[in-house]
Amino acid sequence: MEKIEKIKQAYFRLAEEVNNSEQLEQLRIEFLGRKGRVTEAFAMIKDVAPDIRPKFGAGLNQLKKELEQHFKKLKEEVEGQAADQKAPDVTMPGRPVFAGNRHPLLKIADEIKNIFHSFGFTIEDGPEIETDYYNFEALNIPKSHPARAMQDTLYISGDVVLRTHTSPVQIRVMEERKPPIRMIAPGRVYRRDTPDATHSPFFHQVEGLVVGESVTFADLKGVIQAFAHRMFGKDARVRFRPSFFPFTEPSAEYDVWFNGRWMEISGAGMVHPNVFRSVGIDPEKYSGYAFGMGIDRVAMLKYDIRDIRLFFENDVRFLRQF
Ligand code: FA5
Repeated sequence: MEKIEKIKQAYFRLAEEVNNSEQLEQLRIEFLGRKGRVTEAFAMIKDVAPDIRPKFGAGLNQLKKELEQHFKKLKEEVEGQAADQKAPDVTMPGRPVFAGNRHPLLKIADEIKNIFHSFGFTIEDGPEIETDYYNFEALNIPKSHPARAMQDTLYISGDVVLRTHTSPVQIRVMEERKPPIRMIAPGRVYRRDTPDATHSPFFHQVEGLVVGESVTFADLKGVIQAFAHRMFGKDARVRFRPSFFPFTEPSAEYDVWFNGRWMEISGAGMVHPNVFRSVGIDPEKYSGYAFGMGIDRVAMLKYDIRDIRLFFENDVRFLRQF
């Protein structure tokens, strides 16, 4: 029994001094390990006189239990301390947090607005859910006209559509205001287009409309050229190609050259007399030009982005580059 008491005292003496995990492990090996002092004492049972053997055995079991319980607690304490030591050092300088920034398309839309605002254009707004009348009819695209097939439309119900372009805002503004008009209308538009590198089923356009008494195609070219220089710098070039839109005559498309490549940016033309008639503006007295520019395309060209879908996937690795 003295032996048992000695082991116990030795254990607690050493346990007092434990304050890290190595010392803890040493304590375990010395007393509770496979060759530890408690295990050794169990091996002694067979050498003990038979009459005190049961008492010795019971004492040893008791000792083992007591030491194991104590060891378990001690271990929790030591590990708790280690965790405390790993707690953050509040005196260290903080890591910068990425707070987010404006989406590249919104940045480009802002730039476009600023440029045209400085040219004296007003900035207008129109609904994304439109009626067939504003999206097509008033723009000289009657119901059965083949030009409807140019823009694959998402219908909400018979006469209600997700606008396929920003051109309906032209009609809404001309219905309310008499010339002179000089406006842009940026916003989102929708088409049943299959997504690819340069097409998305929803994208952004900025409509432009200028109506006055002697507005010419030369004015259109001059404004677009000036816009391209402001947006892309003096090296940017603009080329107009003949095209067709029911609401302009003559019609064109224009491309901008920047960073070593041409990109189709926009449709444009002189406002068709039928469009003026539908809003009660006299086509004999007034003339005007209009354009509908793809904002996403402008952003792709400016930032040299080769796939339009990157704008809409919301991958922060892409978005934080702007
Ligand atoms: C129109 O939408 C006409 N409303 C433009 C217009 C306005 C002509 C005023 C005359 C007067 P278009 O379908 O070509 O035209 O589209 C104009 C521009 O939108 C294109 O040049 C292109 O830059 C962009 N665009 C068209 N479809 C997509 C698409 N699926 N994804 C991304 N951009 C597109």
